[in-house]
Amino acid sequence: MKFLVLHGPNLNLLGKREPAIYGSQTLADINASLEMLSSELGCVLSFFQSNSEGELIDAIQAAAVDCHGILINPAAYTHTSIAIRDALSAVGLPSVEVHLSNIHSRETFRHTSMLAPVAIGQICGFGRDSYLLGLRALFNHVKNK
Ligand code: CA2
Repeated sequence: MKFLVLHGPNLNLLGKREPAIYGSQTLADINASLEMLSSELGCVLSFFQSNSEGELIDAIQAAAVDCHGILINPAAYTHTSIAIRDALSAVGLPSVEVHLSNIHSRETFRHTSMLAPVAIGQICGFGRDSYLLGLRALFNHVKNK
């Protein structure tokens, strides 16, 4: 089983800026934790981060070729991107939306997700664990299908 892990804009700054909100772990740390979990579960991951909406959409479309699901932190595109939502919907792969912070306890504009209605679920507020919980949920969903 193979899953695409997608990180949206500015997540390349993790651990380098605003640690009070997003913690001190870097994106490489999060990816390493996901790699460890994937070995335990027995699945393969590929990782992609982009600050560009179009590149994220291209990666979602490419995942249709050989992936069984998508774990995505769309970052700020969560709240704006109908294009990413359409791409997830079009490829038809199961996706789990994750966020480091609890988007529902932050500014009102973060309370809405364009993507959540086409994802199988959303996990937020647990820092790195949001990703790990999301991968477990995605893996179990695909395995039990
Ligand atoms: O909590 C999350 O994971 C978010 O997806 C993070 C996004 C934010 O726009 C969403 O509302 C919630 C922001 C990612 C920016 O990451 C940074 C990391 C370090 C320093 C500055 C930004």
